[in-house]
Amino acid sequence: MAGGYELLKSGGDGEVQSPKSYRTARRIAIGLVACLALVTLSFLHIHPPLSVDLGAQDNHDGDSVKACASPAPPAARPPAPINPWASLTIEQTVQIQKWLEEPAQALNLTRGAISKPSDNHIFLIEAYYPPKASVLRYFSSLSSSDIPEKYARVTIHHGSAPEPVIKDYLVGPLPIGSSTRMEHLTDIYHLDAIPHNARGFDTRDWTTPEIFEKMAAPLMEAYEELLGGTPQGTLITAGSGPFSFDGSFRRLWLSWRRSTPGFFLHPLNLYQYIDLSGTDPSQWDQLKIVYNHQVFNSPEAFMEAFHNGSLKRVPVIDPDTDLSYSTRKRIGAQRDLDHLPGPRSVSFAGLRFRVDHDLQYVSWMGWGLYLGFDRDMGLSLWDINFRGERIVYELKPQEALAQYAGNDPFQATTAWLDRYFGMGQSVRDMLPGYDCPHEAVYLPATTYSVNGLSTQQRAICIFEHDSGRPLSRHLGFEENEFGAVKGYELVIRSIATVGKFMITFDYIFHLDGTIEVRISASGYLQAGYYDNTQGQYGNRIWETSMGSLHDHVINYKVDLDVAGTANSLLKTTLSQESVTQPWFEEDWGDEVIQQVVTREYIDDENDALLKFPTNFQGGYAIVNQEETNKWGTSRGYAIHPGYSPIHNTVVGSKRLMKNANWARYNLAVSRRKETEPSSSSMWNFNLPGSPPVDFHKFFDGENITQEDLVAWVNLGMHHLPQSEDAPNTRTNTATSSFFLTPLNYFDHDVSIESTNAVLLKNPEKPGNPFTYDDYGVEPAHCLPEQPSPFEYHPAKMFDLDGRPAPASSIEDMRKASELYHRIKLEL
Ligand SMILES: [Cu+2]
Repeated sequence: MAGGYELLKSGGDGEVQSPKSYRTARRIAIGLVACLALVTLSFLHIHPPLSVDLGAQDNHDGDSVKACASPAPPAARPPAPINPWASLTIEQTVQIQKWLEEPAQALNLTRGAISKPSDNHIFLIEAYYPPKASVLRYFSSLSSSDIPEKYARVTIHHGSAPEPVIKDYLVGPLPIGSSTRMEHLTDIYHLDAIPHNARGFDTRDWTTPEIFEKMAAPLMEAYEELLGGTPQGTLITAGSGPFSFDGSFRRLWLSWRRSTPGFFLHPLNLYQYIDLSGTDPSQWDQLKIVYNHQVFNSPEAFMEAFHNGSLKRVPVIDPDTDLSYSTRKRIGAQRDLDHLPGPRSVSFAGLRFRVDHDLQYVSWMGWGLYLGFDRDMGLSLWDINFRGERIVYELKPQEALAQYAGNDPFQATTAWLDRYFGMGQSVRDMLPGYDCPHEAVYLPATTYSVNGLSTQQRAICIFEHDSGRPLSRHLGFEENEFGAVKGYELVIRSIATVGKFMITFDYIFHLDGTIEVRISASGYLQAGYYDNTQGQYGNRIWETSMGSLHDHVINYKVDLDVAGTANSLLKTTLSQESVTQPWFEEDWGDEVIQQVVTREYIDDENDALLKFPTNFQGGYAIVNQEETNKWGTSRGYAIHPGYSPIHNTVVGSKRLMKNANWARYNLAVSRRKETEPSSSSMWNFNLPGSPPVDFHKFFDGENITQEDLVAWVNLGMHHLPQSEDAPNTRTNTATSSFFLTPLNYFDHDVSIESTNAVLLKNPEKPGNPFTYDDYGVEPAHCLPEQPSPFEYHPAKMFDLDGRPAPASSIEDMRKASELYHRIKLEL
């Protein structure tokens, strides 16, 4: 129907519809909508399942309604037959593991699961991304001789070395063969070797018997009387971080909590500062105990005060106290009509996005991209093309900071960098129908840990949805003025839960060439112990619990390629001017105050550590000065702030001295280098004084005009928790986003290409309905498949020989998921 307009269905060729036939058509339309709604509601999953009313299968013409096409996505057509950023397969990983264990490599390795801190063991094996130049060469030739060589990154804890150390290696080329070599990977770090005291997160540290014997055993009597429980019973503890400043020590605060559902919201008032430095647990010790703001330098001194009556105590909560406020179990009266399932999105004409499950390639409405996934940060997007041009080479989260405040030793010293814990490793299957719509397509991800390999079948979900608002519209009366383009969006999502708090990573693709990068947070707070000295650090959320003030800042690497790789940083400023013009009227005076835009290119990298201007008067864009649109303007992509475009409030804290300098800005732009692949590393958390990646070192005065540039963009929120953060923070306000959006990149808005659009034409006679053109894309109608019953499975585990491992116990699943936010100390 393109190029013309279509009369309403019952109208004859070229005839204007009569009011009567219009009413009939309207009745049919309303009936159809009601029927669709009924069909939709009838097949939603409720208990017990509704029986299918076969009468609902008849449409108004009496014809039976056909079953909808399967919601499987059509096959994709990736630009190349490989994904250069694909994760290693289990077989490839096992092959590397075995090669590393060969005597020829002389690494003296102990298998991770049985190793001690004083052993050498492999911490991580995963794919190492190929150089950009080699990928672009291959993509332009598609010659198999240009396929980039595959390498693995291997992290080894050298616990048995005289000076224990952590090293990263490149192993390749892969597959393992006679040319495979192992080489110390140093050129991407600002440290030659990582101090062993800053080693990667390892749950086994918390099951070492010395922890119990040295830290807990001397205090048993006090736990029972002051906290109302024992470590073997109703108490658990949790560790803080960072552990170290420069790797010379490894110390952290333990905070005790009630072991109850939502234990994160049940802090007690006792803290122990413990020293876990070195590889010999017999040397570990506790350095301080703080109870109710009283400080003791040894367990003996604390226990003496406990016994001699000098300890100022806080009342113990009655053991029968109702603690259910911290559970997710529904409470309260059911709301009106809430016994009905809500609306469900159905692609009645079949899915409109393509997925290559094996290559992890996705395309939709002119967009095409590859997916990657790693242990540190999870999902990443690569080679994002739109309408045949690469827009972004790499879009990847880098680090997630959360810095707390309080007047207890735990909250005041907490500055998490969650990459340490492995945000990709913390991804678990999504809850179908809740985390993603019923018809979402899921992709798996596999990550390595010392305990084996773990595959999540639903690590990533992809779905198209109706945003519920038009992307553009206008009401007008000239020919071809009146109409709307539907606001469909493609969402690619993954959810990482690091211990207590979860982040939903969303990449939302729009029809106009915009990519929206959004995070949403939920989960439990890291609550503090509430007393009347805590007011300036948060809000009370329960009898003895408070939500502690903190900032979240999440950094992204955005390697935009705007009309090629030669790009510049454009700064736009909106300000005010006073001007006079000879033609200004005398009655208003000859001066006018108005807005004016100024544009400048930032040429020096050192000037590219950026904050958004006050009142967002201006902004930043990556443009190609040598490529213009039809109007002579340099083609660009703007980095447009969305929800909550914040940076870290705190500057100069010793716990974030140099390891997260990116968090000081809204964004920064540096010249792209293979030696600067990331703004952080998993070890940055515990090395704030001498981080392996010191972001400020990227900015060394280089010229950034018409170079390949990377924008490092922050999302986040100032989180002042309130009583409504219990039981869990809500994603509606705990959200942040930015947009990558065309800025004079095209000659016009390309979403006008969409045929999921309507164009109206004036009625020929007053009172007649408007006629319209829907470009032949009419609402589809069919009987959707019944949604699958809800089901949820634990991760599939494989041992380091690649064999399926026995199912994990709940306690093991908890350790892998809750990390040291819940340490169950047992003898
Ligand atoms: Cu928060």
